[in-house]
Amino acid sequence: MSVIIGQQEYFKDVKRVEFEGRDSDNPFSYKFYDENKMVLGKPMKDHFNFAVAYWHSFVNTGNDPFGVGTKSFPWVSSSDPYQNAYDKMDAAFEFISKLGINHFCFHDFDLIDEGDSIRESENRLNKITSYAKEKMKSSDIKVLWGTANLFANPRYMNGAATNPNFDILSMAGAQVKNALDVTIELGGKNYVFWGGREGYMSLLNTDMKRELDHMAKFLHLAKDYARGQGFEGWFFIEPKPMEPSKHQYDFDAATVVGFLEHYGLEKDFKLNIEVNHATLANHTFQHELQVAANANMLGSMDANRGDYQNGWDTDQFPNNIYEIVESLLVIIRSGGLQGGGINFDAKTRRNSTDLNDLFYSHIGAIDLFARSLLITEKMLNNSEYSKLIEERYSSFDSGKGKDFEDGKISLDGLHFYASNLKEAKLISGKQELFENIINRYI
Ligand code: XUL
Ligand code: CO
Repeated sequence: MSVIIGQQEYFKDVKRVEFEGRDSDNPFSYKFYDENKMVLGKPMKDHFNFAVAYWHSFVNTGNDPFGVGTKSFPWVSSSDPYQNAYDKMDAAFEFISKLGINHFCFHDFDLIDEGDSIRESENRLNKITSYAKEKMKSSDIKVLWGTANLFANPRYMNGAATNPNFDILSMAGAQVKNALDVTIELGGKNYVFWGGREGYMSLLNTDMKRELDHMAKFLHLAKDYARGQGFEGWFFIEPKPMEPSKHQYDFDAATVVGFLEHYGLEKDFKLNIEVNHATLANHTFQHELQVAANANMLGSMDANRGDYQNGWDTDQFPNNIYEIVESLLVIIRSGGLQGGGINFDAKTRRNSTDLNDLFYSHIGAIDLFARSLLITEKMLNNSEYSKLIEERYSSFDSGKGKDFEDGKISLDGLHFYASNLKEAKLISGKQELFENIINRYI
């Protein structure tokens, strides 16, 4: 893929990031990500569909509750929202093409600042959508997913689809319609709903059942509209247990699977699992992936990591080989991500203020996934890993165990069988042996 430079070149220190192998000391090279290398039956890049998150990399300048932003992005230099949006998009396409990956994800008002009215916002979105279409024509860069920001505007302080005020719900609907239109116009592969402020702070003032019914109705309307416009991609729900609401309705994967099935949304919706959201819910990332996979709803992932000491969403770039190998094992053993990919919903730290930090962070994360995939391949192809798991369950492969799985044994049958056992043999779970297999291939 060629590098796409707009009106000006923003990342002058970097050309195209190429695979140079692990002995290279060039920080702007991949040590493990060799996009066309065949791994487990397909080119590496097709396992991942890597995406850059527009909001973290090109919009947020690092503000936190204690201070303003620290990053002076050269593409935010004009007082004209249109010019800023074009410059930002030039920077995004330059960055993504230099990384040599193929996707981005966006919220509506990451692309261009929100206007003072729905009409004005629509005009703005139309213009930036045309601009994006032009840029996409001459590149291999695609939209992995689009979404609407239904949480930043003060009107959404009590939620969007779950707001107790219908006027606000209708404005959220208008915004989702427009965000769907942009996503469809740009050939977006999927559309995401992260709950934003869909949740509550106090049950005292909340009719939870009514709010959940509203949320389901709202999602049905969005899905019906998009299908009517010919959208064939998946809708994803992104679970998160807390922040910004004390209690978010899309708490974790199991909650969302139950919600989708309860409200008849399970045919069109899958899950977008985020690492830091999983750990905030007191789960591991791999657990959340597995829950989604069990329901045939493993759609996509937001890759990042949390922090051992902090109880909030730090959205750091991923760097944990063990966590990612275990996650890839889940993904590959369950047949891959359905429709989605790996979106780096991660931000460089507030004191990482060089433009090059955007490259270091993404290169490191891409290499982490590539390296973890190579380890996963070896574990599955060369090691005793799969056999060890199969052996753990082998008592269900024949005899009465198989009868149980086939529904051919009653509770009385279990009683009869057990009565003839003196005691069941203790069989080790061998956790440490399993863990050693990962180390062996790093
Ligand atoms: C918030 C979060 C969002 C969603 C998109 O924690 O992860 O960025 O991914 O709205
Ligand atoms: Co996310």
